[in-house]
Amino acid sequence: MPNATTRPKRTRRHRRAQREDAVRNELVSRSLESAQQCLFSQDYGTAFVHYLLALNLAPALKDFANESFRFTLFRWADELDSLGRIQDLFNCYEQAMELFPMDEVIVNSMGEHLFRMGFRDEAAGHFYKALKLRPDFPEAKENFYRVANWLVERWHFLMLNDHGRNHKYQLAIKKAVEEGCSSVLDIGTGTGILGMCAKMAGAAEVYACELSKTMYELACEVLSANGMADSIKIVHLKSLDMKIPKDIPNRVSLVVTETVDAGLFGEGIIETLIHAWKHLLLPPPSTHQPLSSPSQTGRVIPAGATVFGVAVQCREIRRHHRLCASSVGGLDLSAVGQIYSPVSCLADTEDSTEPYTTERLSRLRGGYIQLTHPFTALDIDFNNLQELEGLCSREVMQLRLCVTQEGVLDALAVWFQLHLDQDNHLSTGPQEDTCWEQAIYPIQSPFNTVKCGDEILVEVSCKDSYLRLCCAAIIRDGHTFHMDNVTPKILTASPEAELCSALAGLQTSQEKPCAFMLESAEIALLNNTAYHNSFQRAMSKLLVSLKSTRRSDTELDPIYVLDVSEGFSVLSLIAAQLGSDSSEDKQISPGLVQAYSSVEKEHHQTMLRLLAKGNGVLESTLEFWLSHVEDDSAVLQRPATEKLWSAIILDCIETCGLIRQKMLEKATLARCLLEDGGQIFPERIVIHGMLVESDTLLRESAVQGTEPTLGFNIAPFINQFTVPVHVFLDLSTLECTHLSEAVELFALDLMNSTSNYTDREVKVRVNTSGKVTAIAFWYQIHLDSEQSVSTFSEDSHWKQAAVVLQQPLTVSRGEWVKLSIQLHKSSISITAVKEEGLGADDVIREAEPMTSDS
Ligand code: 44T
Repeated sequence: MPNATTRPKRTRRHRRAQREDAVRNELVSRSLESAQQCLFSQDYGTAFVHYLLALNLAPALKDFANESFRFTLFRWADELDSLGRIQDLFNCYEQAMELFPMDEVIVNSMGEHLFRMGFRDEAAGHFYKALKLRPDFPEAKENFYRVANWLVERWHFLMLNDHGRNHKYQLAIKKAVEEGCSSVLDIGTGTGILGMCAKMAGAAEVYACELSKTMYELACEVLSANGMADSIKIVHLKSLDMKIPKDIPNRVSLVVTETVDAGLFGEGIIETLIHAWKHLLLPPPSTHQPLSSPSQTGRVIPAGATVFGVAVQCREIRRHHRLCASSVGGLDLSAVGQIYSPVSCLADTEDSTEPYTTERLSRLRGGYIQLTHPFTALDIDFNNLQELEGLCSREVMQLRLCVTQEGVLDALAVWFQLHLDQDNHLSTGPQEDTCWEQAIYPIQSPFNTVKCGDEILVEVSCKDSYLRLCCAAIIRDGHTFHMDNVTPKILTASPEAELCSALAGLQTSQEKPCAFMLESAEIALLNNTAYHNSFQRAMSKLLVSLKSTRRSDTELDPIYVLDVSEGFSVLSLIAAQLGSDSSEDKQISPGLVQAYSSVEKEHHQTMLRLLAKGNGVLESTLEFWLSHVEDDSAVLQRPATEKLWSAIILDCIETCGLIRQKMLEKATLARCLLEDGGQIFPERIVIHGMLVESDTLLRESAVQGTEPTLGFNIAPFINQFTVPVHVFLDLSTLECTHLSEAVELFALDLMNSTSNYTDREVKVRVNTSGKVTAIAFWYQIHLDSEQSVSTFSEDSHWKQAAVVLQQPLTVSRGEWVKLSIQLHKSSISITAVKEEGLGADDVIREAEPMTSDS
């Protein structure tokens, strides 16, 4: 029998609990009600607070209120974003994620905010997490694929797949350890492979450091999977921040590192090694006691390097770094003066810019021609601290190269040999079968043709941890022609741009013109005459047709053209010029066109103004506008709202070969804002594709088993960062076999949404037996029904892309492959299956083979 005295107590407690419940329920329901009211009146901030309160008090309601909560959060976050209240925005997301830790939509959305604010690593981490929560979540997938490169750069795959390189490092490490180097530090360990080699070779103590958080975490997973988590100590630090005894107990006898880039020093190896010799390594063997024990002295793998170079002619490099076209789309480009790419060794460019770009010479479209014999630019001993320290204070070294082949001096190309030890060397040369690219130092001087017998004066120096090569002069018949004697003021962004725009107003023909800096992709765009000329023809046709259909009362109204291209674009100016006095097209009357450009950067605007002036286009007919507005819908609104746009120019394809994000949304918006008879440029985009077999693509996309990685289990970990779509490809030089003709995969009609499809099946006939590893794709951009350009043409500034299949598909000639293509927003995914025994009543549409020019 229960104790009678306890009863009333329990009842009191029970009643109190009941009362509390009632109060809580009341509070919850009132909060939910208020939240809804606030939502209704679009007071998202207050609605958010009410939801937070309600759901924290009544977690059971989370499922029920999830949708409205998300909606409120996203609206409120947008508002905070536009108010610049970034800290508040992130606080809201933190609270939301505490409440809904498994909500992939919230996690993904937080990633999008982070990304927009430039926190790319953090953003990528959120997309990755969202995808882990729901692997088939399309938004997170698209976002993750776009940023995976920031987390794990693609060259990690190449390096790990390069068995030759891994094996040579393994041999050198083994030898050093066997000779007595018993404590090892792997600087920039990546996935941990060199550290594991040291451990396997028998080193007593192995340490590793890695500055990238993702790579550090990956290395931890790899070490565990290979049973070395306890025997290799890894720290998430830059080596320069490592301290003894905090991070490693004592100085080590061997440092192994491959912190080198295509230009050798760009990853900071000089600074890294100077620091290592001073703080982390045992002293080197002294010259007095050369036989001192290797366990008591320090050494570095690689022991040193030799840098080589060669002068080259290469059209592909030229068109990315120098203005080659004198006019495009009817515009005379001479008015802008000189244009420079940011990759430059010029004396007065900012020191922070990289002095080189990187390319695989063997994969450059159109090839390249050597104008000199290869030369040795530098020799460096990584085991000599004095030499390392002296490198940057060394005087500029001058070399004279004999020209052996007449041509255009477009670049100096550089590669190196890494001397791991006395017996093992790695070369990054253009002829080698390696994963390495070469460093390219473009020559931007306008004086650049060389003849046999000329000498090129090259200056080699090392500054700000970059190896710098510069063509100082050409020596011909005893005369020296200096290359940098007229370096104009190069304009990149404000405030100089303001100065120049003032200057532009005053400029007379005697004044020295300004020089402008454009990204290399923008220079290539400007050099793409076919594209601009096609646009000019299509635009001209539209103007003529609009003019002829206008009623007499609107005849004198201008035709409004809007260019919403991202980055630099002269298309609006081409339109404005068609309607100006200077237009050669006499069917179009002067003042007919009022063009709007959404070019944002000041130096871009200055360039357009100069071009307008130089081409007789009235300044008032080209306006820059709404550059500060982020929201797409606002960008597309016409200033005079009662009028509609006659033409809207969309820049649909990114240089990398992908459809621009939000392109379809922009087209939808553009259609709403277009006048009758108006046009969107381009009006249609057709995606073309081809079955290819390419080991190179496979090696760039995922680590292929354990054989290349010396038997270590690395692939499953790093391959989590594999992305199916490869970008920035040059299909004309990619090592691959074409297994089919090019076929039409997909068409996007920007003028008419109803004919777009987001899922499609296409049947492709195999014409060469092999293994389908990827579907390469590119675009035919139809400006109108007559004018089109291909992103796979010789002058294209766009690169191509490819979807790498998860499993290669072995096919024989004559067989059919069924491709399922999906376009989600702007991201494309493709799967392929073999089409066995195709029946007569099969409904699959057969793809039309295309003509060779597409
Ligand atoms: N890529 C070459 C450059 N690190 C290799 O975080 C060749 C590019 C390349 N960690 C195509 C082909 C190729 N302390 O994970 C990185 C980096 C890390 C450090 C700690 C330091 N002082 C550093 C410095 C760098 O080291 C790892 C390797 S850097 C190698 C760069 C395949 N495109």
